[in-house]
Amino acid sequence: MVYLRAWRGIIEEYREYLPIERDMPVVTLLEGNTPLLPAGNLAQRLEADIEIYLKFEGLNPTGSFKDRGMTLAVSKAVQDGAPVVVCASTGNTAASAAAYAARAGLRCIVVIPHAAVASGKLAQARVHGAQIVSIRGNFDVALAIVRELAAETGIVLVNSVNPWRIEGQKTAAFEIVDELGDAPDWLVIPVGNAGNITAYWKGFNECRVVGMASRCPRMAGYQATGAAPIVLGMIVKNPQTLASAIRIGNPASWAGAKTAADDSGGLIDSVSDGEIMEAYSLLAAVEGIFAEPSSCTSVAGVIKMARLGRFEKGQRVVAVLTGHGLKDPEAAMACDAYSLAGRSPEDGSRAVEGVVDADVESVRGLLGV
Ligand code: AN7
Repeated sequence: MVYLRAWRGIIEEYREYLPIERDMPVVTLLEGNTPLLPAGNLAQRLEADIEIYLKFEGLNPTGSFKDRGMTLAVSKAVQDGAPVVVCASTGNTAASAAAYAARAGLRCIVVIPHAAVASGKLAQARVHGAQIVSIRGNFDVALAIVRELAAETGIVLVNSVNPWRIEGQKTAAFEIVDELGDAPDWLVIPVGNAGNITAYWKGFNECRVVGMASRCPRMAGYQATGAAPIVLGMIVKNPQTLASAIRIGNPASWAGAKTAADDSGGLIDSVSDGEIMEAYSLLAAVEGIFAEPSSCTSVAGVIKMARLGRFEKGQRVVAVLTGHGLKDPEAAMACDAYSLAGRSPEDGSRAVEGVVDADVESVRGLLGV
């Protein structure tokens, strides 16, 4: 196969910055190279004199940032001759592991909290033929279980406690620096198990060391209020949030998140489910971007920081949108159609949706045209 100027996936594109051997077999879906979208309408809405960019990781092959880490974790599993990969997941890790394992011809086992994973993610794990075990317990318990399963030889754990996941995910920071020419002033990111903030911080530091960037950004990590162990400074036994991807009460990379925030002069804070869904609708309405609720925690964070006056004039702010909105159609369908359309039923006769008889007059009647 010969392509001219085609993106080769994060391993080939950033090979010199990854501690891998030449002969490692590369399992890739050509992940990475995701858009860094300017969000001028959002900045205008916030009346903030800042440049906002959205790193839309939902446009990775399986619809989330997990693919950057999974290409490396699964490639390493193949190199090591392991026949099985396993993960605990709130959904996206499972979807990504299942896809890369399918491509590599490995058996994939995913352990998930029962009835707590968005339907799109579950569909992905199923379609790629993973073995799916739903436990009567939350993500934190699932992670403890798979850690034990992976003590068995031949079973590789592909959660972000696997250092190859972090190595792969740091490449998102490289892409941001490549496109902006330097690090932004702020990097705002959702925090669940805290692997991703840890990875970005590693990536930015490496950019600075090799001279690709003159500095590191301040790192702002956002948890959901009902699942905010790092903000509270203690494990949350029964985490609750409608942002199901980040319903995590005892993050594995807790220390990594603390280091990123502390060493960068940043912060770890939380936003409520209401604020997350407000950001979700606003992004969809004014920027044309459909990102899953957990992703929008970063945008809710930007909105909160703007309101608190934490940004200085002209600063560059990158918010990471970690997963695609199509992952979680129930979240969209649960939103009120009028508020999504930015109107209320009292605004006039125009309906936003409805079921009518199959003739033009009925359709006209509903639309008011
Ligand atoms: C959309 O899939 O933990 O702080 O098991 O799916 O690196 O954990 C997902 C996490 C943010 C949090 N946004 O990232 C899993 C899982 C989305 C996510 C996070 C997740 P980390």
